[in-house]
Amino acid sequence: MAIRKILKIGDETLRKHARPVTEVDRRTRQLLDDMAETMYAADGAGLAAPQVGILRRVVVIDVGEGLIELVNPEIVASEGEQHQAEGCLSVPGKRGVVARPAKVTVRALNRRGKPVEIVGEGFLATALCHEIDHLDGVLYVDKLIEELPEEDAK
Ligand code: GNR
Ligand code: NI
Repeated sequence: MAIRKILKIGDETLRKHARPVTEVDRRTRQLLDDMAETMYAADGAGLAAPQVGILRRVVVIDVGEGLIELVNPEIVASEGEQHQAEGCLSVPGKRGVVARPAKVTVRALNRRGKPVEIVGEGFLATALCHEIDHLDGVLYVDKLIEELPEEDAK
């Protein structure tokens, strides 16, 4: 495993569309391992591959309920709305409120290439949306409804 460097806002890679993984192989699993290690080292709640310079559709999330690894995640259903304070490891020292669905259903592949479906509510729904946005070059600051005074930007 290895900790990878997290790109910061201003790096054009963060603004690009990430391509689907065509085969979940050892390299994908290595990437997932490195992303989890990098996320935990940075004390983040999630990380998307473009943040470590890899334009593939891979994300990891841990909102305190254990590690979630998703390859080619897609939101297939969403409902409701919530306003949560967000931060981003690629936008240090800032936080702000974004409107997101209250509940999302996401389909993806796991590290063995098996289809999985996860349903997230509350902060997990926010984290899923935040990470999937990264795969499309979107940062939460593009969607701010209110900027908050900086502190604890996580
Ligand atoms: O660490 C993170 N915290 C966070 C807080 C609210 C909403 C989303 C997040 S994700 C963020 C880590 C990150 O930048 N993931 O892309
Ligand atoms: Ni982020």
